Order: sequence, then structure tokens, then C-alpha cells
Amino acid sequence: METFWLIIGVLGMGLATAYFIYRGTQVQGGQYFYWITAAITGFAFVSYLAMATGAGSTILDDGRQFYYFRYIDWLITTPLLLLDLALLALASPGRNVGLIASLIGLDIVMILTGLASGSSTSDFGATVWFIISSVALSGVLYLLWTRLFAAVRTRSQGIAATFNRVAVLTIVLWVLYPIVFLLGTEGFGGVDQGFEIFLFLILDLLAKVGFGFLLLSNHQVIGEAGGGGGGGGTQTARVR
Ligand code: RET
Repeated sequence: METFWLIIGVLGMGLATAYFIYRGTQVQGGQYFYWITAAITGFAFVSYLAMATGAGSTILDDGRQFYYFRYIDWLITTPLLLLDLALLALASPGRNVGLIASLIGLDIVMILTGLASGSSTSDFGATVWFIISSVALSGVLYLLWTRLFAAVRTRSQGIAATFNRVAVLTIVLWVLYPIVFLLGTEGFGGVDQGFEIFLFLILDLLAKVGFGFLLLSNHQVIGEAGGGGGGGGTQTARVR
């Protein structure tokens, strides 16, 4: 069953990547949103392929099979998801490099300390790393909720509506990741490995493919956000 879910992941991520690339070649303006989104599902495709072929996991000293390739995927794809959100919300991303770097920096800390928690064979280590990772997640979501939601208010209604939809989806789904982690073999083992893989698959599909469809559903908005119109000349303020 585990391999079956992983193969569904390979197919889902592969098809979504092909679709986002195709759409990107068909539109004018804001193409980079399509390329970033295709890169997100493209990396996940590689990660699921690795896990499905038995390449992305290892057996830990305590006998658990640990899928470390997930964390390599998340290390690359979660910063790209945040980049999509920041580029949509910020009229002048170039003037808010500090904010983008803080979001991505906290996110990288979250994934690396999450990797430490998941692969730790002592309860103490797993708990301490989990707490640090959760604090970093709180920081990411706090910045998203305060800075990016505030920034998008200076943009057009269409951009704000699209941003609100993808950002709320992101906040809800990202909070569910540590819950699945705690339920699964890295946490209290309430669910077996097959079911854990299934739950992470659903989350990954929603957080990457669902996110991509919602983000790119209205090309007019993406074209405008990408500088294809909507004259943002006066919207160059730095967000604080
Ligand atoms: C872990 C465990 C330790 C505590 C926390 C976690 C958070 C993980 C998150 C992952 C998000 C992944 C996404 C992937 C693909 O789209 C590492 C599970 C807080 C938030 C969005």
C-alpha cells in the first residue's frame, strides 16, 4: 500500500508539473509564477519517485523506516511556496528582501529542525527539535499573517482576493503537517506508516497542486501581479 500511495504522488506531481509548464508557455506576463509553481511540483515529483523506488528512506537505529527525502523536498519547495506568496502580495519585492529572507530563513530552520526531530532516536531529542521547529513555523505564519496580508491591501482587489485564498489555504495546511507528524511513526505512532504516507500525500497534493491551481486559476490577476498591467507605479512602499 505504501508504494501505491507513493506512485499516486509521482503521477499527481508529474501531471501537475506538465500542466503548469504548458500553461506557462500559453500566457503573457507573470510567467515566473508558472515556473516557480512548476518547480514546486517538479521537485515533489522527483522526491516521490525517489521514495517510490526505495531510494529516499533509511532504517534508523530504533528500527523505524524514515523517509528523509520528504525533508529534502520540503527544504526546496516550501521556500518556493513562500516566494510565490510574497511575489503576489508585495508590489515591490525588491524593496522587501529582508522580509522575504526572514520568511525563507525561518522556513529553512523549521524544515532542518523537523528533520532532526524526525530522525532523532531519543525522546528528548525528538521533543526539543519538534518544539524548535514549531516555533519557527509560528514565526513563518506570523509574518505571513501580519506582513503579507497587510501588504496585499495596497494591491488591486483581484490580487488581494487571490492572495487571501492561497494564503489561508497555506496557513491551514501547514498547521496540519506537524499534526500528521505527531500522529505518525515520527511521533506517537497513532497511525501506521502506510496511513501516514497517505496523509502526507493528501497534504502535499493540496499544498502544492491545489495551491498551484488556486494561484494560477485567474491569469488576469497573475499577469497584473507579474507587471503585465495595473500600473503599480505608486505602490513601491516598503512594508514594515
Ligand atoms: C514538521 C515536524 C516538526 C514540527 C513542524 C513540522 C512542519 C512541517 C511543515 C511542512 C510543510 C510542508 C509543505 C510541503 C509541500 O508543499 C517538519 C512536520 C512544525 C509545515 C507545505
